[in-house]
Amino acid sequence: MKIRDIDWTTWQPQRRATLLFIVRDGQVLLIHKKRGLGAGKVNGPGGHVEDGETPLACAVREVEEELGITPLGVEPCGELRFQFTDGLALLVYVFRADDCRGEPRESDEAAPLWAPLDKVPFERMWADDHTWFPMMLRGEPFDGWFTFDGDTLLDFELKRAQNA
Ligand code: 6U4
Repeated sequence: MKIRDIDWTTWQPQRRATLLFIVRDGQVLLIHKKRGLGAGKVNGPGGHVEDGETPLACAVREVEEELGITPLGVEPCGELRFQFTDGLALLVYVFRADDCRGEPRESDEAAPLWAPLDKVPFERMWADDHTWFPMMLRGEPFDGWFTFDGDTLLDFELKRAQNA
């Protein structure tokens, strides 16, 4: 399934979710995800946006629930659209923060992991992450479109966001 096979003008996500990356002192805070979509992978903390919740409120809540800390200086930095071959259509709002209150601790959902910015473990992350992570770290707003078969990345397009 190629990006051009999909009519993105009418594409509607079934699910909306968030990812939030705290970048501080040359490191980024990641998690070992213990359950849910992507269990076993390394990712940023995040989860699905509840009814009536803004993406920003969701991103902050998920970090609080998964790691017991409050992210500070949170900024939106990108939107990722995922079409899976099994039909799942997922929109992910990506946020970046520059500090946090509290010390990250392990929960039922996640174990924290600070990674040096030059040693981000992309081989243990979703296959798309290495494509947009540099833009996230540079603070360059991005839009991404991805097709996946399970956790195999089939095709993608990534652009600097237009209205930023
Ligand atoms: P809750 O119950 O909301 O915590 P969770 O399983 O974490 O459930 P869900 O199922 O909506 O949330 O999954 C979305 C999560 O998975 C988000 O944090 C984004 C992440 N995710 C899914 N596909 C991804 C992909 N291709 N690349 C990536 N993160 C992805 O970096």
